[in-house]
Formats: sequence, structure tokens, C-alpha cells
Amino acid sequence: MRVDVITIFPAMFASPFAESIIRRARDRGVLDLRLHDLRDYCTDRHRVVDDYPYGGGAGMVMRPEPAWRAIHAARDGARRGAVLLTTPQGERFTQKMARELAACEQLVFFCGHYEGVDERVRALVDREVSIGDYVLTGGELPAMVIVDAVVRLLPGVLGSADSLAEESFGPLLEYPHFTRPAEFEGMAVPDVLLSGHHRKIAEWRRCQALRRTLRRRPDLLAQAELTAAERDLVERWRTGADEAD
Ligand code: 6GU
Repeated sequence: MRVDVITIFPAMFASPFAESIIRRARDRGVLDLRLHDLRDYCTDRHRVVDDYPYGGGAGMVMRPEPAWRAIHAARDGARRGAVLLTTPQGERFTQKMARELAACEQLVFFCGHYEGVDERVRALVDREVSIGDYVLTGGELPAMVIVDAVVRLLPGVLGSADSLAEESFGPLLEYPHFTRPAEFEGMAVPDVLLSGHHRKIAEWRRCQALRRTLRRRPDLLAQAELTAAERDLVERWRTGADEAD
């Protein structure tokens, strides 16, 4: 996958994109990452990327000309792909969207700043994306978050297929994990995990995932595919007929 990021702060991307899984994806040639400094697409001597809003009001607006040039320079029309604008006004980023974006051959991120981007730039934007209901200082961290979530889904990036299939947002939260020692600070690993009984271990984990999801994210249970027995169990926990912790 080719990923182009258009930003006024290209240096912000250096470390997150040079470590861990993203680095491995780049080393393996799965990810071709290109950073574009928006100021390089200015034609004025002072490389100004923002201007005052027509109609007045607080804050500055990102100018359309450098944005337009940068997006055209970055987007390779021969690749199936999308131009994404990171903005708090965007559609909420989810695991489902990560899967959709992972099917693209190119993603171009335009990192929003100031009060926003000149509305006419939206003519080149396929999707506006927000990573959640809070305000950040700019669209760089959201672009990094989205690239991270998408790239780890690309074939050949993670070690085993299992780590993708079993994890959260499948759509239950994960069961508790333990490693050695069997007892730590007076806290013991649940006996079933030491039993070597694979079916019982799988049942215990499924049960823990259900309890945890009910307690922490009951909204996720609505979309989960549960067996009749599991629905029943959850209903008993919910009504307090059975205690869940
Ligand atoms: Cl995409 N941008 C900004 N500035 N703040 C955000 C965001 C994006 N997503 C959540 N908060």
C-alpha cells in the first residue's frame, strides 16, 4: 500500500513511522510511505499555508492553492485509493473503516489545522475522518492512528493470522491474559488456564470476554454474534440473577 501524508509538521511522523510494526511493514515493502510538507507546495516566498476567513471570525483557514497542488501531486490516479481529510467534523474512525481502507492501493491523508480547510478543497476529498469526540491540535496524530490501524491489517505485516482473528472488536472485548509466574504478589492465575484442557480454556475465555464486554462496553454486545446459551447467560448477568465481576 502506498500512503502519502500531506502535513505542515512532517517531522512529527518520524518516530511513530520508524518503529515497531509500521517500520517492519516499510522494511518488508508492504508499506510505501511518503511525507509531503505542505509548505513545499506554496509558490509565495514566505510559504504561507493559512489566511483569514472571509466573513470574519476567530482563527485562520488553510489556503486552497497549496492544498490543491499537494493533493494532486500525491494522488496516483492509477491506484485504487482515497483522499482522506482528518478533521473533528469527519465520520468517526472505526475498525470497520480500517478494514475498508486496508483494501485500498493508496491512501492520501491531508492533515487539517487551524479552524479548518477552505471548503473548496473538499472537492478533492473522498472521506473526512475524525478519531473521536475530543479536540486535538491538528490532524497529524489522527493520521498516525489511522495509518497504524490500517497497516497492521495488511497481509504480511503481523506475525500470525491468529492475532488478527482473535482480538478485540471482533466485536467482543478480550478475555484476561496471564503469563508466568503462576502466582504473583499473592494473585494466582486461574486454575483452568493451567489445566491443559483446551475446550474448558476456550469456554472460560469466551465467558470472560462476554462478562467483560457486558461490564465495560454493553453497546458492543448488541452487534455481537452470540449463541442462544450465551445470550441467556448475558441476560442472567444483566438482570443480576447471576453475579458478574
Ligand atoms: Cl481528525 N482532528 C482534530 N483536530 N481533532 C480531532 C480529530 C481530528 N479527531 C478527534 N479529534
